[in-house]
Amino acid sequence: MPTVSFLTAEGEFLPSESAEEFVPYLDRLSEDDYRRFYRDMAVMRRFDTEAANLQRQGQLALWVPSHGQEAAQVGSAYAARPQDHIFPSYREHVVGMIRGLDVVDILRLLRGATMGGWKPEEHGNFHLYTLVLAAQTLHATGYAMGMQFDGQTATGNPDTDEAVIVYFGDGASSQGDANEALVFAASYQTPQVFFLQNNHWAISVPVSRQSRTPLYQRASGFGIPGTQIDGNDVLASFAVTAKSLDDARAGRGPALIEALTYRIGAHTTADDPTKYRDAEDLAYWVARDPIIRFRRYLTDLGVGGDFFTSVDEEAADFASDVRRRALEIRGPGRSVIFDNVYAEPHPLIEEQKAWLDRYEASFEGEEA
Ligand SMILES: Cc1ncc(C[n+]2csc(CCOP(=O)(O)OP(=O)(O)O)c2C)c(N)n1
Ligand SMILES: [Mg+2]
Repeated sequence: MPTVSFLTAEGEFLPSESAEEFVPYLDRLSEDDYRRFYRDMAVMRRFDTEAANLQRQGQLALWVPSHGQEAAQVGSAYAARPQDHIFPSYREHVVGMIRGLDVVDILRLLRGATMGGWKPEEHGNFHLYTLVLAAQTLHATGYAMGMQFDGQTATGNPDTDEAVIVYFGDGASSQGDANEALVFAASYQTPQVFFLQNNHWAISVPVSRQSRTPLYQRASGFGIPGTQIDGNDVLASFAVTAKSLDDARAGRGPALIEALTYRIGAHTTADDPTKYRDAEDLAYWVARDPIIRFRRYLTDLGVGGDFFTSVDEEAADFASDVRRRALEIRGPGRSVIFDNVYAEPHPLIEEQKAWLDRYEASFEGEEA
């Protein structure tokens, strides 16, 4: 099946033949939604730059850029309903933002001030970042099985029926965990979408080394539908994910979406991609930038220049607010290592905490 796309690289609305069955899903979107898609992509791009700068200035231990992947992430995130559960990898910053997470909480993690992150139930069911590649695919499948066992899905009410969407990368798709998660999802027909962002690289390993077949074709081996989309087309990402999540909620089982995109930046601030990839390859993808493409489309629809100027201003304000608050992040204090060991107070933990306080106090008055 050829790649599903609605917009050409130039931003012209020209759906591929494979996109036809997904066209009705675009009826759910108003012009306000289109503006929101653009705004979120542009604000995230600016945030990404700010976070990378903070890392270079020694204020974060590491940064994981999402530059280039904004359309794949924004479209799929808006396709989820409030009751759905999202299991991210570690690069889905804008998905978290859309679900109501304060992005400074992500920086808190990368500044080493928290050992976990946030409570998913307080942030739109956006679960924790997972650095152990593909582990989240198993968490997601287990969670989706739980929804089935608890009768929280496939009751026929799309306003309350729940589904799961899990994000993972081309590299992670080679892990045993991802394959086990797909086997269980297919066996139990879980209400679940596997959203694979193929950004063409797993650090310095190209996707061509990871698989002899296009990744979406692997789905048929598990017995679930697989669809490849132009991941730099926010409309394709929205429409295909909306259909797959609807099917999942209605009890029609799991699906795999392969979003073809590109990691424009480094894997993280810890590597230098010029050492392992060609400038031409990068230029090819820069010309397919998801934000520029959508801006052209909106301009053709009649959205005026003031809108884009106001988004740029908002993005700049957003970034400076993030910078200010990031610099205020402090460590959690030593007592936190005891706080979540048990749900209830425990005498042994109290004893250890008191010992550590006495030990630390024994240094008071000493020269540093
Ligand atoms: C189990 C495991 N093995 C290796 C690593 C080291 N590692 C971190 S990211 C990465 C590449 C992941 O590539 P991909 O899944 O394509 O995601 P992307 O970073 O491109 O978004 C590797 C090998 C890890 N975090 N976990
Ligand atoms: Mg990758």
